[in-house]
Order: sequence, then structure tokens, then C-alpha cells
Amino acid sequence: MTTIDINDKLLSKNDQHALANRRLLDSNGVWCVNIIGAPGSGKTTLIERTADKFAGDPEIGVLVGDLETRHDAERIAAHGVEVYQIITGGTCHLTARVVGEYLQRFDIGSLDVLIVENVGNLVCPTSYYLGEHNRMVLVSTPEGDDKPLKYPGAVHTSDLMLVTKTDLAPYTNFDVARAGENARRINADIDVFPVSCTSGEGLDQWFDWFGKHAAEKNSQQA
Ligand SMILES: Nc1nc2c(ncn2[C@@H]2O[C@H](COP(=O)(O)OP(=O)(O)O)[C@@H](O)[C@H]2O)c(=O)[nH]1
Ligand SMILES: [Mg+2]
Repeated sequence: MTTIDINDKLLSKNDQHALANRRLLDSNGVWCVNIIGAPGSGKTTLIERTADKFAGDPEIGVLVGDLETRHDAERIAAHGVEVYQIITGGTCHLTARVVGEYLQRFDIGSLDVLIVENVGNLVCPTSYYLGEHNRMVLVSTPEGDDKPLKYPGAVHTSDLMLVTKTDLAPYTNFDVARAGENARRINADIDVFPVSCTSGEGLDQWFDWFGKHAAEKNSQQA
């Protein structure tokens, strides 16, 4: 009897689309970062702050995935960046095929950075490579500092973990140092930055990381 692993087949189809995305991004010198995090962890707010900080240099485009509504795209568009909302209609993650379709909407030659805000979920998005150069995960302080251990896939496949909403930490039992230790037990190489989009604490470290990665990619193109 032959057993067909449907999961493998689905993933390899996704990976084919992801590689096509990656080639398109690379040939246009566009750096792409895929943001994963639970609903409400602060993904959209971080993108809003980042758009304000860089203000067109580098030129940022955004794809944002949600089950329903265009709320996030409307929020982000108000900060002057080109953004497209992908409504998944119930699917809990973005796929490389859909990202590839929406990539066609940009004048990619004028983009420097593509930010993908994935559907709010710490599980499903981790299995779908979209062609991004870097992946990051957000864990907010009200979620609890054990989340890196409970959702190891998200941490294992990410280059950076942002501990968000540090302004709320005094009202929770979240221990930022313990969250970092938990993350490094899963992925010894992961960078961990605590940030608050409300107080601004830690945002400079994030902006440095973002700007450095964007500049490296853009200089490869030049
Ligand atoms: N206290 C606090 N609230 C925040 C912070 N960042 C985002 N929020 C709030 O958390 C809620 C969810 O944020 P949002 O960016 O929509 O999260 P997303 O679902 O991950 O995109 C909103 O009410 C934000 O205003 C922060 O640093 N501190
Ligand atoms: Mg959002």
C-alpha cells in the first residue's frame, strides 16, 4: 500500500510559489519581512510606528492578512504607505500563492521593503514560507512569558522576537528576561527586543534592526 503525505504535497506546492516570490523580490532588491503574532499582539501598531519613522526612506509596501475586514489596511494606509488587505475568509494563515498574486499590485521596482502582516495566529502561519528574507514573532506582555515554549514553531522559524506592550508589564506577571530565556531555549540565535509602541521604549533597537536589514538588501541590488 502506498501512503501519500498530503501535507508534504501541499507544502511543496506552497514552497514553489514562495521561491517565485523570493526570486521576484531579490531581482528587484526588495527586502521582505513576515510578521507573525497572536491577534492583538500589536502587529499593525508596530507597522504604523515604523511607517511614521521611515517616512518613505526606505519605500515600504505592506500586505496584511485577516479573516475579515479591511480595518488594518485602512489604519496602515493613513500612514502614507501602499497597503493591500488580503481577506482570507476563514483561512488562518497566508499562503505564498496569495502573496504572489498581491505582489503584482505593487510597482515593485519602486519598493524597497515589503512587510507582510500575517493572520493573527501563532501556529498555522509558521508552516507557510512566503518567500520572505526574515521572519519575526511578536509576543505581548499580557499573553504570558511562557508563549515561546508553548508555540515553539513560531520562535524556531523566526530571526527576531519582539516582546511588545512592555508598558503593560507592571500590570502582569510577565518577566521579559524569562521570555527571552524561553525563546532562546527554542532558538539559540533569535534576537529578542522588548518594545512598547505606547511609550516608545525599545523602538530605536527595532528601527535599527529594520533599517539595517533593508539597507543590506537594497545595497545588494545597487
Ligand atoms: N498598551 C499598549 N497597547 C498597545 C501597544 N501596541 C498595540 N497596542 C494596542 O493593542 C491593541 C491591538 O493592537 P494591533 O496593532 O491592532 O494588534 P494586531 O492584531 O496584532 O495587529 C490595540 O488596541 C492597540 O492600540 C503597546 O505597545 N502598548
Ligand atoms: Mg493587525
